[in-house]
Amino acid sequence: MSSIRFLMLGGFLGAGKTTTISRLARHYQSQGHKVGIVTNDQATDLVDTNSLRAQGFDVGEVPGACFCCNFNKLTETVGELNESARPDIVLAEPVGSCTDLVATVVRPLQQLFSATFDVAPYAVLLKPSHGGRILRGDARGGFSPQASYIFKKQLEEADLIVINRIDELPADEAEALASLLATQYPAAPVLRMSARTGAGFDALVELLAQRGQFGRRVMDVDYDTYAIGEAELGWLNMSLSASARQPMALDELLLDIISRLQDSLAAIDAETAHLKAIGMADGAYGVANLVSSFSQPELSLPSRALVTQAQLVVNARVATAPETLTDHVERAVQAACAARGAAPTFQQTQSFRPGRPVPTHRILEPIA
Ligand SMILES: Nc1nc2c(ncn2[C@@H]2O[C@H](COP(=O)(O)OP(=O)(O)O)[C@@H](O)[C@H]2O)c(=O)[nH]1
Ligand SMILES: [Mg+2]
Repeated sequence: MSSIRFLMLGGFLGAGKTTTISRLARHYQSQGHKVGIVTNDQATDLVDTNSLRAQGFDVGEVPGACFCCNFNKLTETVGELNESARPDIVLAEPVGSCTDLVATVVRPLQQLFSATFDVAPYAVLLKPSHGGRILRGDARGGFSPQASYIFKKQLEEADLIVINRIDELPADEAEALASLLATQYPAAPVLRMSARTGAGFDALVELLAQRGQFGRRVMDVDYDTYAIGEAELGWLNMSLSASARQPMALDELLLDIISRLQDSLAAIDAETAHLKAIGMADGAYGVANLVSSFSQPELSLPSRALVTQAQLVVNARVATAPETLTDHVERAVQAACAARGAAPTFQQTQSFRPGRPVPTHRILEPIA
């Protein structure tokens, strides 16, 4: 049996990993490949899993801990992907607050599963909204020094760094980011791309197709700092249904939830890493996002549906206490529903701070 090409795409929360994975999956399918996707989160009810499945992809989910700490579940989940039509390419999206993935995922796959997996270069997407501030060392980077540490460590271990969202970056800002990266991470090639428009995408595909010695960047990671940085974020995954007497525009409901949350979180000065909400009804689905406190909420996938009943999943990663986050999300959902004569029924809410990462494997020795 030929091996599975394993392609993991890293990067901070809201960098554009899911959008890029969706584009890559469509691309590889159009080339005749069978593609499987593995998503990952600290909890269940993931917007990304729902959105990628709604787009028709074969998606397995590793919930409950990051790939590095739940490594066996990662390989198991790949095994369970569409058993009748085994994928020849697996695209994996790790948790956006995770780092040290070369030592804890890439190398263990290379060394312990070399017969099953052929591991592609590890690309990390750079999120310009937080990236510029963090790489310049701005006093108000949006996050604590420990969260900025994770952001930088993610770039340090990359075989390839991709500046995403160039469609909305003025050329001089893209240039400034590229030169900061060249100075701080001189060994990694830097690509510029828009996962939204597809600009630069062909170059990404070409680099990802490379074979050779990848995943070789061994780095020191201070797990105390890493744990504090991760725990700075309140994490919330919520599922609910919303029903209305009169048809309501699903997209407006999603955007309204995200906008209300942006306002109320700004009022308590809590930095957003990523807010996302998916609404699903009768085969239609829409997704709304906010990727930083100083960005605009946006409808990334419009449903254009008028509905009286919808299933919603909300994910929020924000630098505040989990209880505060739950309170803000519940209030935003309630107010956005009430504004259109709808009523929410809350199903499951999980909110917490991620625990200290304890990887299953951590391989630091150079590969023979
Ligand atoms: N303008 C623009 N938006 C993007 C691009 N890539 C992703 N986004 C948006 O950024 C938000 C977060 O993207 P997502 O793929 O969910 O990020 P992830 O958290 O890294 O998986 C969504 O609203 C996307 O539509 C891009 O290249 N350009
Ligand atoms: Mg994602």
